[in-house]
Amino acid sequence: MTAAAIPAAVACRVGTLGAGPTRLSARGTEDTLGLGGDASWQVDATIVGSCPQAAVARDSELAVLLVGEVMGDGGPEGVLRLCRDMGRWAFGEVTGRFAAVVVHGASRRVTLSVDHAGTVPLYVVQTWDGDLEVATEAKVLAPPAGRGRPLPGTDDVPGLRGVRRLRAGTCLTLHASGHAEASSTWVVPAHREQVDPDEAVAQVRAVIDTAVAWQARERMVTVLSGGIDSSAVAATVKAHLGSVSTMTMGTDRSDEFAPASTVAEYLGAQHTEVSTTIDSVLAELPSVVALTECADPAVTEYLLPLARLYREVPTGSRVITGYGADIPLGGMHRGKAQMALEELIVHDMSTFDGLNELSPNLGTHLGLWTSHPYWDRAVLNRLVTLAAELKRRDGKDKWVLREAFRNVLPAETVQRPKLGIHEGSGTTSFWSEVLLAQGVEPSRVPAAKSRISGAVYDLVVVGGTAPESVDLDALTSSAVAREVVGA
Ligand code: IOT
Ligand code: MG
Repeated sequence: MTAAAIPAAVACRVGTLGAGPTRLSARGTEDTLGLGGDASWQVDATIVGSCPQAAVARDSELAVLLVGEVMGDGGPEGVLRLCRDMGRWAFGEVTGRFAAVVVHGASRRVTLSVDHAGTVPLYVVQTWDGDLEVATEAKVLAPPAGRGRPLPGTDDVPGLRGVRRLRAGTCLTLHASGHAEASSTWVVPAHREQVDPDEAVAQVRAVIDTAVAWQARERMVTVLSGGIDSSAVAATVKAHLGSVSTMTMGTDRSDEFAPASTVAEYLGAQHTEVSTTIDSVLAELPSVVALTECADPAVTEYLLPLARLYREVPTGSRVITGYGADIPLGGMHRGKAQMALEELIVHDMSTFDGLNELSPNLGTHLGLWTSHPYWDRAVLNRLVTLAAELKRRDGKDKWVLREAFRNVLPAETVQRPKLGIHEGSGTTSFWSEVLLAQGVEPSRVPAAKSRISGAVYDLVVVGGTAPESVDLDALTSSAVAREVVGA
């Protein structure tokens, strides 16, 4: 290519591929939306598969492709207006659950952005010739080794050299000249505030209320464990919609049906219990890794039962969860001292990016849109910055959250100790037993899980194998064999 660093095409691919093709031609399908540019600078976007929340807005100069939802009125049109007024600084004012691609036809630049927490992942490859490809899944960009240039504001994608993931809360502008500049739209707050406890409780209730309110609408299903996080969400949905639908999953090994039905009855919810086998939960592993594009075994364990449950949620629903509350509140760390709690929260808040645990892909391949109000920007800001003594108080974890919902939930729900979904469904213990039964030493079980998740990742993300073609038993046996001999 002669005109070095002038992008010849921007191919945006959004949506979840599900069982469909894992690689796509560079541009020009029936679904292609011409986003802008001219003959020498062609910009296309393709919405692939079922992505319920992708839309385009444009005027004579700009085109915005928005995947997901933004708070406030306007949707993609609102983002377009802001971009017109503020250029790349617009995204500091946009909050929601989204990834966006903005094409400035006349000035030949493309801006990419994701929300504060990167909840809708966005991947990018730019060749040394300037060709640019953007996608909401890394696997569709799988490059020949070394093809992509480094870009600011992005991180490597393990196993896919040249493919870059936009960091959470980042806005990246790529100019036709080859210049690339990144800026932050959000950073994890480092300060803490001493707030009067009653005031903190009221503020937490208010921010959660607002976060649920802008997402609450018809066909909303709250996935409910009967713990404080999802019960508080269910109560808030009920307050806004006047009714609430809840779904709880359990397996032949373990369930949380009793605590969930306590909440459902109290709220007068339309409640569904989903009973399934633990084998079918573990069988989700290739699919979960393919959808999150993350090989972290702990995150995978949390998401396996949710992914299994999502298969039972009616297509077209909006799923709302209590996922993520434990991260800013330190809820996963039972019984730790105050200092350690703060340290653990700082650690968890500095390591979430790239785990993709809130990725919409888990729902979109089934025609569902998911939302996670605890990771709404305002909620997260409020929760993170509260002093640890309000998060763990009077011997209770997540004290401020429990207090905030004390008057709208049963007392036993407000007091119920934390039980993770991976525990309540029996997922962690079952997967461990499968490995122990094959001879893995107890101390090596986490390493074996890691090895298996990594091998699945190599197949379904790096190799592009369809998740349903993965033979998990065979892969487990070979990972175990290596683990047992310490290879
Ligand atoms: P957990 O908090 O138990 O569950 C997350 C959400 O999944 C719940 O709020 C609820 O909406 C849904 N859920 C859980 N169990 C069920 C069930 N049986 N039926 C239906 N829905 C259910 C792990 C965890 O403990 O999940 N997630 C933590 C920690 C994440 C750690 N990540 C990190 N450090 N980066 C969390 O904060 O949610
Ligand atoms: Mg929870």
